[in-house]
Amino acid sequence: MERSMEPPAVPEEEMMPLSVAPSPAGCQLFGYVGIEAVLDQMKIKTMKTGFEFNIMVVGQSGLGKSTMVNTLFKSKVSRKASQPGQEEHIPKTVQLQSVTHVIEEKGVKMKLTVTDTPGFGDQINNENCWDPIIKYINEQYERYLREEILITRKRKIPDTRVHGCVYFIPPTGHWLRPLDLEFMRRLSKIVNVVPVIAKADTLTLDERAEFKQRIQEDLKTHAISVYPQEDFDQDPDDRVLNDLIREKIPFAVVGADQEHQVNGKRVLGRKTKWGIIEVENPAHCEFPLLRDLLIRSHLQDLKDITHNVHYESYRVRRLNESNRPGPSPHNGPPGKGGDGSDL
Ligand SMILES: Nc1nc2c(ncn2[C@@H]2O[C@H](COP(=O)(O)OP(=O)(O)OP(=O)(O)O)[C@@H](O)[C@H]2O)c(=O)[nH]1
Ligand SMILES: [Mg+2]
Repeated sequence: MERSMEPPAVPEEEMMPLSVAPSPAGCQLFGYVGIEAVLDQMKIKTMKTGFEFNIMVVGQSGLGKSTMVNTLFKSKVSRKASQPGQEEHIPKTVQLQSVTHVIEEKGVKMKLTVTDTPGFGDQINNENCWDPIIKYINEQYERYLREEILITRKRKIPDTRVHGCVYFIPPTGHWLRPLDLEFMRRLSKIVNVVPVIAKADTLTLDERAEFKQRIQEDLKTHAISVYPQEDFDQDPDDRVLNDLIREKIPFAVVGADQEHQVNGKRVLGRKTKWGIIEVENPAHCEFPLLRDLLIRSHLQDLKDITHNVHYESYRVRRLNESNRPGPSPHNGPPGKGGDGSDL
């Protein structure tokens, strides 16, 4: 491309390093530009608009999903929500329900929504027990898509898409059950799946480690790609960090929503005859690792993969279907079961 402002040609030996090359006008064109100021601008923008982050908990009935939702909100994510001494019985979850908390830290606002789901596995026939969950996830993509394709779309589209789906594995100590394999296989195609070993306090440390290894093998054998997916590591640094996480997945977690006094400090934990299992103590369980992965270290990555990979493939499928001649399924998500497995 020809430019009228092009500087006169300079013999090579007279050329200066870029940072001090003079401009034709004599001022420093390539001096310190101060691009990093953009970081402050981005920070201010994020602080003003805040951001949304959505998690979902899925798994068989009675594995502690609702307890974990409370644990998450009562743990250090948001101490405000904690009410000492409050003893409440968590009823069996019968329908999908979302809890939202706005968390503010150093001026940054996060709207954290956790969607609790009814446990499956109670029926004699558990076929298609994933349908309501998959339908919900796809409905959120559909909502976003409808907003996005409007001619006058909002500057900031409300984001209810599920960024991370925590899948509870029963602490059997054996291998993964076919039901869990099939559920995770379907989920992993449309959402970031973070598997956890539920009620890990029922396993000894050796049992935990062995079970974890078996689950990792099982997932590999059945080509189920859980978060953080190897295919999406961005660079070697990312790979090193994510490899460390992949070694520890599924996290062996314990949930509790009651506080106890331990050495003069209030801690969230499960009181047993033998002592208190502290959920936030890394020596007792891996709940802190789960919380850190979701809310701290990988929050933006979970959001990016949701937007760039899962939502994108939904969008492409959906728009392709709409463009196809003949009746188009305008009223619902694509695919028979909605999980894309039949596409
Ligand atoms: N030992 C142990 N018990 C737990 C743990 N988390 C929850 N529980 C107990 O397990 C029972 C069921 O917990 P919920 O949180 O209601 O389980 P859920 O998965 O939400 O069950 P549904 O709503 O039926 O799907 C309660 O008595 C909890 O106190 C845990 O980490 N370890
Ligand atoms: Mg529940």
